[in-house]
This record gives sequence, C-alpha cells and structure tokens, in this order.
Amino acid sequence: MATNNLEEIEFTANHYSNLIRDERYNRLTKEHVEYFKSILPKDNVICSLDDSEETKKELLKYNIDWMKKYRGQSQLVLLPTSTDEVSQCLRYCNENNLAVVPQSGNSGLVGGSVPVFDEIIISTKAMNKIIDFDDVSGVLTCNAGCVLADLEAYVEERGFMVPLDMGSKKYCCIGGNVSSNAGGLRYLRYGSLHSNVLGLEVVLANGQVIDNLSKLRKDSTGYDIKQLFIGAEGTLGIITNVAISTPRKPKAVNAVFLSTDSWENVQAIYKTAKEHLQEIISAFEFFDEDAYSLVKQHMQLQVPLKEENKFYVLVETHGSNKQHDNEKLHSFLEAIKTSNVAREGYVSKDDQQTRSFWIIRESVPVACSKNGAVFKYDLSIPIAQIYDVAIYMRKYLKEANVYRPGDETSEVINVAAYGHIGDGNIHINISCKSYSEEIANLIEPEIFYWTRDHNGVISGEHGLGLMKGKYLAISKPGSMIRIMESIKNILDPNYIMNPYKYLPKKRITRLSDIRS
Ligand code: FAD
Ligand code: 2HG
Ligand code: ZN
Repeated sequence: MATNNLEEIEFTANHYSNLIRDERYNRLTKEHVEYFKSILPKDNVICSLDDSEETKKELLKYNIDWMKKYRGQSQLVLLPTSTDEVSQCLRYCNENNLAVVPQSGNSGLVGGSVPVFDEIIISTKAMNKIIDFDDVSGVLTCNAGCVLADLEAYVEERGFMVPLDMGSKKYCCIGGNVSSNAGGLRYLRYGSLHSNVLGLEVVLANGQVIDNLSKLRKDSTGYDIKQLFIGAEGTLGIITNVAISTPRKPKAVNAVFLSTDSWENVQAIYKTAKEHLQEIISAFEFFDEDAYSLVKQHMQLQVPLKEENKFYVLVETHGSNKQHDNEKLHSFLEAIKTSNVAREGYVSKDDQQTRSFWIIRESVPVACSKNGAVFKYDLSIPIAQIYDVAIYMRKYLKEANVYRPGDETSEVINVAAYGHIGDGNIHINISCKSYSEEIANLIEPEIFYWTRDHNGVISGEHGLGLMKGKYLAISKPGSMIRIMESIKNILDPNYIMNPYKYLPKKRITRLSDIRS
C-alpha cells in the first residue's frame, strides 16, 4: 500500500530502471556549500552534507513531491531572497557544472519540481513580496514566490481577483503556476497564463537577468520571449518576478450543482449553459460517480442533492449585475428542465454555499490521493470524445485483469474521471495499491496513444515534468521538438536546468519504439 512515512518512499532513481545519473554534473562538495553560504543569508542554505538528522528531515519535504510518487536525493536547498542572489547562485552552478531544480510550492503533479538524483534545489519561497498593484489597469507585480491564495486575498481587498484558481492555491506560488502554465478552475472564463501574464523577470542558467517585467497589455515589438518561460517548467531559467493582469472581482456570483445519468446529457447541459449564460459563465466542471465515491469515503463530503447519479456538474457564473444574472440563470434552468437533461439541480443561496460546492469539486484530487498511489492524467481532448477515455481505460485495465472492482486483491482500486469539461480537459485518476512499474507501463503510453488517436494532447495543464517528457513525441512533431531543443541549447547550453525531464535525450519517438 502507498506509504505516508516519507522516509519509506522509494528514490526515483531506484524506482525507474531507465534513469541514469549524468556524470557530466559535478557532485556537491563542502567548498560549493561554503560559496552559497557566503552569498545567501545563513538560514537560507539547507545542507545535509554534515549528516545532521534534522537537516535530512527538513530536506525530505523538498525532495518529495505532493503525490509522494517521486523522491530525489538532493543534499542542498538554496532559498535566495532577491533576483541578484538567484543570479549569483545560477552563475556559480553553471560555471561548476552543478545541476539545478527550481522549486516553488512543490504542488506539481508530474515530478518536475523535485530532483531525480542530487540536483541542487533552488526554491523561490523566500521571494514573496508584492511589488506593485495598479488599481486602474489591474496589473499586479510580485515576486515569483508569492503564494497564489495570498495574491488572491491581496487583490480581493482592492476589488479585483486573480484570473487563476485551483485546489492547490494555499501552497502553490505564482512562479510555479507560470512555469507549469497552470490552467485551473476558471480558465473557461479568464483564459490562459499566456494571455494574462504581461511581463516576467527571469534569470537564465548563466546568471544573466532578462528584464521583461512589462505591464503593457499590447506589445508587437519582436518575438514575445516571455512566452517561452510560460510552461517551460524550470528548464530555461528561474522566474523571479511576474506582472499579471487581474480582472475586477464579480459583483454577482451564482453556482448550480446538477446531476445527470449520461455523458450525452452532460454535453447537452454544457451546450445549454453556453447558450443561456454566455458572457457570464465562469466555470463548467464535472466529476463522475467513481470520483464521487472517493469524496464520500475519504472527505466525508456530500453533494447537495437527494439522490446519487452517474455524473455531477458544477456551473458557475460571474457577472456585475445580480438581477441580470438571475434572469439568465432562470432561463438556463428552465431550458434544462424542458429538455429533461438533468435529474436534479440545486442553486446556491449565497457565497458560502457557492464555496461549499467548490470544496466538493476541489476535494476530488485529494480524495483520490487518500485512496492509494494515484496515476494522474490531465488530457486535453475534443469535448465530444472526452469521456470515452475513462470508459476505454476501465475496460482496458479490466481486460488486463488488474482492475477487478469488488475484489480486494485488485491492483487497481478506482478509475475516477473529473475536470474542466468547458475547456476540453479531463482528469483520469487511477488509484492503485502502490506505484508499481508494471502498472505504470500498462497504463502508459496506452492512455497517451488513445488520446493522440482521438486528436488530443497528453497534457492540458499539469505539464510534462519527469512523467511525460519521454512521451512528448506523441503530442508534438519532430520538427517542433527540434526547435524546442534549439531553444534549450541557446538558453541553457550546459543543460544544468531541471535535467532528465521535459526534453530528455531518450524519447519515445516512433510507435515501433514501444508497440510491437
Ligand atoms: P512547483 O510544483 O514547485 O513547480 C512546478 C514546475 O515549475 C517545476 O518543473 C519547477 O521546476 C518549475 N518552477 C517552479 N518555480 C519556478 C520558477 N520560479 N522559475 C522557473 N521554474 C519554476 N494544476 C492546474 O493546472 N490546475 C489545477 O486545477 C490544479 N489543481 C491542483 C490541485 C491539487 C490538490 C494539487 C496538489 C495540484 C494541482 N495542480 C493544478 C498542480 C499544481 O498545483 C500546479 O502545477 C501549480 O501551478 C504548481 O505550482 P507550484 O508553485 O507548486 O510549482
Ligand atoms: C484539478 O483539476 C487539478 O482538480 C488536479 O488539476 C487534478 O490531481 C489531479 O489529477
Ligand atoms: Zn485540473
């Protein structure tokens, strides 16, 4: 069974037999550590070279990811407090061939934020100040290590909201969000970080600072270099400051919880919502009965409906006029009733109840993780076929005889489906007894090929990291991967930034590499 004892978690390097440490990287010495101590505040260098049990324990939480799936062996965490300190750290690492993993909130779900071997962790958590907020344009400028929920609270007090929201907001940081090109719960309305991020300050591997902290919405002067760092997952440099556009906080918020018995009906509800709620719809999320069974079991939460059903839908609106929004909501609910596509529905009475609806949706990934070792997928697939991947994977795992519902000895315990239907982005969470390589190899790349064959891509929002880098060729043609590699070569020629991930040398490029 999956363990909660951090010290028992297997090292990534031992678990994945194909990973080999690149001996071009130097191993950490006391001399290196002395240098970092000379440029950073004393408490901001956490090093276990001296074998202290306390620092070893402290390092565990930087070496192990949120899922407890990946465990690195870094002996050094650096917590710079300024761009200049980040620059000095990186310049030294580059000159001394020391590999680096940038880290923020360590809530990433693809093994990108923790080391594979002994890479040095550079955390931005000590860089967490708000630099500026312009209440005319709504542009917020802050350090990369600001926690998302803190930014939300800050702008909310001023009548604005952060355009990004997700279940991990209490610990993820804006630099990590930008680096992973996070999507989240309100992407449907507020769009991607590629459009909301206006400027970035980034330190390159050689220590050079790229000052592109623009606050302008429009800029047609040359290549948009900052876009390269949005979703680069720490492979091109370290983001130190972010300027992001924040919209006005909505004056009217409504939410509806619905249940239905078929995927066709979920789609019909979505179409009706788009038609009747148009400009005020802010989210359209779903989870299925398998996901809900875990929410009940592990979170003791229940949907505000009388009966259970196959699918649950959460629709939310953001608007500026309550009466206008209520009228729209009324026409949406009438249309749903007339077409008989929902079995039950419940409209939130106030903000507190809206929040309680969201807690149920946001608790799905947490409930899945409490259920065992979870293989998590964030597939982007055209809406018409999106749920078929859940149906296919259940059948496939049953046929492989590893998923035997009702049998206590079954290796796979649950296959939950949920996510951001309005954005064509589904999460498949396959909970198992343990992170066995056998089950991993059974699921992957099968699930990625199914996705590719149905015109989807293997990641809609969580990114590639260690988990999916080797499968990049399933979603991107060789010509594009070669351009990506050229960019990497220009910005990080010594490959010190987040190695073994994202663009690993060994990649599955042809079907014949893995399929007979
Ligand atoms: P980390 O996990 O620390 O790092 C993520 C990646 O970025 C790593 O590759 C790291 O090396 C790199 N990185 C971090 N900081 C920097 C920096 N300053 N400069 C350069 N590179 C850097 N994700 C979604 O997209 N949508 C969701 O709805 C969502 N919900 C989640 C719910 C839960 C309960 C959990 C646990 C996770 C969820 N996630 C979601 C995944 C995760 O929270 C996001 O990927 C988040 O953006 C990661 O931010 P972080 O600060 O934790 O980054
Ligand atoms: C969500 O939408 C997150 O809740 C997490 O992206 C998904 O854990 C997951 O698989
Ligand atoms: Zn998600």
